[in-house]
Amino acid sequence: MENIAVKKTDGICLITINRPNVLNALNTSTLLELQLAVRDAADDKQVRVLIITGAGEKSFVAGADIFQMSQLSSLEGRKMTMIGQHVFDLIETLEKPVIAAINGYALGGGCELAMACDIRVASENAKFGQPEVNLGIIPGFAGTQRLSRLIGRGKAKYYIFTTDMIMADEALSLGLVEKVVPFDKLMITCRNIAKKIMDKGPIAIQMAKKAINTGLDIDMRSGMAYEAEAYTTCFATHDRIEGMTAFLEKRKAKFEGK
Ligand code: CO8
Repeated sequence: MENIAVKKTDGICLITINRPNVLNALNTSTLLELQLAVRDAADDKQVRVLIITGAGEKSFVAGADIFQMSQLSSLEGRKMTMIGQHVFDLIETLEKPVIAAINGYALGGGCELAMACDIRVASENAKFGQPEVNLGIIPGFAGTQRLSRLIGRGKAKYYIFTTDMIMADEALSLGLVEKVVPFDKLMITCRNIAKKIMDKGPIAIQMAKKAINTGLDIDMRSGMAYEAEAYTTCFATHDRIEGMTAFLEKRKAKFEGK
């Protein structure tokens, strides 16, 4: 792949958007490579957690590639939107947890990519924003939907209408990120979170992700019904027996994902 670097170690698949000359802006081929990398990690039984980051010290992803967008017809623009939405949806619905390691600018499509991940960790220099209206467009990789769900309708409108950048500490207080750490601690923090998750039963993590995501799109009672089904799936696993037995035997559980 030209624009994406993939490194797999100790159950973690690190995916790096690698176009530092354009602050890791997403053109169509980068989106398609990202899709391939995510699908490959999904199929690889050794991979338990994905981390997505950007190359360099300045930018996670500074948005969709404005040069490419400037050349597109409206039909081609629509196609690019659909590709981005599809790839980010793949990340959001992946049966494995995905952590965004946000190492700088996360603007437009970059903020949208981060929001599609399950957990967001930002370095202190990270800056977020949805500056699309400056270009005469609106967020097109589901930013209007995910930002309002994450930080609320009024704040989403404020940041999308004004294009004000959101500094890392403000992103933390808005609930746009879960943690802010010094730049040089970003990767180790994300890896430590991944390791914590890998200690748990993979089916339980998968079911928890599905129940939370599904529940947010439906009403409370339907969400509770979905949770009961997901809970029952966990209850039928060997991991459940192992987890409970380990607790009673005062030892660490050894989950096998079955
Ligand atoms: N696309 C293409 N190139 C970019 C992008 C981008 N999004 N961002 C930065 N670059 C390039 C610059 O053109 C520059 O290239 P060059 O060195 O050849 O001039 C290089 O990266 C470095 O950037 P700057 O010199 O501008 O660096 P600064 O430190 O001065 O500024 C900023 C950094 C503030 C991040 C600035 O680069 C910037 O404002 N970038 C654009 C941010 C933006 O508007 N992002 C939103 C894009 S729209 C979007 O994401 C829509 C998503 C839905 C798309 C639907 C599909 C149709």
